Amino acid sequence: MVLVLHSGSGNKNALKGLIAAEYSGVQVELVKNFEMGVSNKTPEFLKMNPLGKIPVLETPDGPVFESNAIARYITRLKADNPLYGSSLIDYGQIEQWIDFASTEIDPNLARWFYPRVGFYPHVPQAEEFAVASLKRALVALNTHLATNTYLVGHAVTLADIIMTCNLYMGFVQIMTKSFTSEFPHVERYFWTLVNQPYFRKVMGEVKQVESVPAVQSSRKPAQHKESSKPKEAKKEVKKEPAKPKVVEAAEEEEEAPKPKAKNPLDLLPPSKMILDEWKRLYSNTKTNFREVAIKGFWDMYDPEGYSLWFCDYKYNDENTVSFVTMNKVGGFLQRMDLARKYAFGKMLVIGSEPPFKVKGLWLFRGKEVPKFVIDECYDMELYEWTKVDISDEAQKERVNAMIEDQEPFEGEALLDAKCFK
Ligand SMILES: N[C@@H](CCC(=O)N[C@@H](CS)C(=O)NCC(=O)O)C(=O)O
Repeated sequence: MVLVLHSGSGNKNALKGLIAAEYSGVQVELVKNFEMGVSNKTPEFLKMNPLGKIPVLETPDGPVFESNAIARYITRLKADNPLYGSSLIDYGQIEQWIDFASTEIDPNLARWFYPRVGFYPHVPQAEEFAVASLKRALVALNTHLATNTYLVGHAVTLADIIMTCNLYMGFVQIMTKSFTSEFPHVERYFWTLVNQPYFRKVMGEVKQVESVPAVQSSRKPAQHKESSKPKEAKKEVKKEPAKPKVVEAAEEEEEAPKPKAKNPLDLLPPSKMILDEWKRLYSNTKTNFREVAIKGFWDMYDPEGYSLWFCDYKYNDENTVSFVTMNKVGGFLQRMDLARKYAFGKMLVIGSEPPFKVKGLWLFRGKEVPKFVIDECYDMELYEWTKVDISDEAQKERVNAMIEDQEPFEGEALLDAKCFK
């Protein structure tokens, strides 16, 4: 059975149901040829939702409107759905965070964003109040996420889906990096969630807005942002996974596809070091690691074509919970996926009790940390980066110890060692 969801593609409220459907194995399709302002004002549509608002889900037993209700309905189609946790208290807290997202986050974002793009009159004091209320909510959320990977329990629940869809509107429309960096755990949470496979399949690649939209001088409301959302993300999934389209708030027209620019690292002079060969050697060496892999590494290493970097997490005192720390590093490595052709990395979580230290070693193509990595992977700025001086034997030995996951490392046990290859 395929349920039909009435909405344009990329509507943040429709995303909730679509993501819940992916997690629940329920088939939901967007209605064909939906036109905002036309399709949702027909007599047939108004019979389904008298307000003429989207989204609306058509079910064999009748329509459901209100996006949270739709997401709950879809979730309940699967018996004992883990999206609803596994106990009554899980359920209570999932509902708590759904309400929090819907009453503390979403409306304050809307009161900040919509007046700026001309949907409502812009009143500076009202904006100030909305931003202050939003920050108050984000402080609370940030505190909760300092010691929790997900909102409830140890896996994604419906609360995470609804919270992330509400935060999504903020991250792509109005909350710039300088705003969200006050809430590092919320940032980490958001980027971890939107990069989970089912989220990514529905949302496409998510990009944070670069500037707060200027207050529109015209009284004419800006085109509603069906266009500011990942258009056709759902459809695109079938052709090719995760092709993002997040467009600036006021931007209406699709740009013609530009030829894909070459990565500047592809234009560097050829290097004698073949990264894949090193990765293969690393993976295939099971014994005599020092003699084979480490020696092989230095035989291959080309300081003209590559550089080595130590990284040191700047906020180690936050690393008070082992699994949260390990997940944080896991999320970083997932986000580094974009650099797979140009990088190799080792990340160590160090210590036998909290706070844990996170330190790493990275090999990058080129003599600097690649700019596209700094621009695209927000974790980079959470670390201090120091170029390895390979003329210094002590630093070289530290590289070896990191590649090898040597234990103890700098006198301490390793809680975890992850490799990016
Ligand atoms: N609380 C509703 C909000 C629905 C809503 O505001 N939908 C907007 C699009 S995001 C809409 O359909 N607006 C058209 C209108 O107001 O006529 C939900 O979560 O579904």
